[in-house]
Amino acid sequence: MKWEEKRFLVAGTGKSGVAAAKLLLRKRATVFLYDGNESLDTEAFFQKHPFLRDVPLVVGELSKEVIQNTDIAVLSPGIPTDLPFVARLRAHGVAIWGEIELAYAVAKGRTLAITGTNGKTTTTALLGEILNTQFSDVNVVGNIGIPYTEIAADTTEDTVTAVEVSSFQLETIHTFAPCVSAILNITPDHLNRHHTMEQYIAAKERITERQTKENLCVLNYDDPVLREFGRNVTARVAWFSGEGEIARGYFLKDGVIYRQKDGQRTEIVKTKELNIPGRHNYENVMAAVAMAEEIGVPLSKIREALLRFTAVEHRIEFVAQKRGVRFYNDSKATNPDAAIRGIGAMDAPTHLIGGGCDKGSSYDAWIKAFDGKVKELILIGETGEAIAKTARKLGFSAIVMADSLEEAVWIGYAHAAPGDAVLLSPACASFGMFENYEVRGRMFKKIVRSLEE
Ligand code: UMA
Repeated sequence: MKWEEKRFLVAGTGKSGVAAAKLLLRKRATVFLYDGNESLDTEAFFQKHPFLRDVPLVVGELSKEVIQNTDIAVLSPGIPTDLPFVARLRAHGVAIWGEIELAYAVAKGRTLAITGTNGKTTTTALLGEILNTQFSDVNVVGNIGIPYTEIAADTTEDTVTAVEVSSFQLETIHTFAPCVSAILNITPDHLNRHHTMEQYIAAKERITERQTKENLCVLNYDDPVLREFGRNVTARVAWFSGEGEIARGYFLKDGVIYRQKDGQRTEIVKTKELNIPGRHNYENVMAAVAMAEEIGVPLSKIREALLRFTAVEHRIEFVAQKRGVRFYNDSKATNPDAAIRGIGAMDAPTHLIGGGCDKGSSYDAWIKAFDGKVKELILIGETGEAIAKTARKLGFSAIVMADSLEEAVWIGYAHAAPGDAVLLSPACASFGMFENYEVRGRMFKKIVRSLEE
């Protein structure tokens, strides 16, 4: 592509928009920025991004003139593709790209891409850790928080890039063809954006759209949607299963992850050797291993990374073991859905610390997911009373109220027997008590580490 001859409209001035515009400037293309937020402080924006100071920034309504002067629009992932301004662009023959498509058009080297409803950040981070044992130029980007466009221009033929791709990002790809892809699972999510489950599934499945027989697609054998989908993908398929033995692929059985290939079974790792708990994490491990093996990382190096890898910070992150009690930080669980996954990952009687700021959530499903695993619920914050009420209504009464996070940890530790777990998985945001969930998680870790053995 002759970049310098093309006129781009970059929509969205968040992380993705900024990185996309910078990349386009480096390619000497003509760039316009656009943001639908009429009250955007443009002065503050340019102060923060001086590199973009000569780029025209349009906010609010998009004029006909700008549309007529655009060849390609690059949408940030948070922008729904069915907005009226996108329809107007399309009607004028403007190509609609996503930020991932733009990055891919520029990037060199090998791209491995991961999507799925849950677990994609952990899997991408783990894959990055594994790739780093074998390759010297590895990037870990995408929905994980670093836009793919931020690094695309610095890649070479030797670069290996692991990209976490959301369904939003997959809506606007065209030529994106990862040499290895993975779809971890598909359960209802983001339906306000995709409208129907069918459209959400279709967006996720697009990750394989441009893959060829030379490429690999890693799929979850236990997911009925994906099992069916696997029959129709052009790429070769590698299966993984957390439910038990499968004839060909990766599976979990009796606490061991195996690879079965050509009738031969190889042990990859024992789950007790890993620092990330829960079946869903073992599934993430299997997906990452399948992807890494495909591009030639030897098992010995994969194992090295697996044994070292600790959870993404604040996501069911193992903190410490004291007197036989294991402490986990799941501060990132700022809503009941995420907190359900936190409990799901525990394999010991659990003293659960929950509560925080009120976002008007319903806690019923969360409490129903306690499933005999939660020994006691220790509540903090303004939602404490409401959660306690819901819990009692559902027949769960082992509840203790605490005045602070510190007190909650002390209570959990005092009541826990060796072999128990203490889990911070609040199901609520942190506002009011902490600046954000990261501050809350770090505070939790500090308190835990200061506990006497
Ligand atoms: N905007 C509009 N019109 C709209 C919507 C947004 O103009 O209709 C503008 C906003 O005013 C703002 C900008 O778009 O200026 C924000 O763009 P964005 O929402 O795409 O956010 P970015 O900062 O670019 O971050 C995005 C991803 N955000 C979303 O998908 C919502 C980040 O994922 C990602 O880490 C980042 O790109 C880097 O690739 C976040 C996320 O919540 C973590 N992802 C969802 C998830 O994981 O569930 C999919």
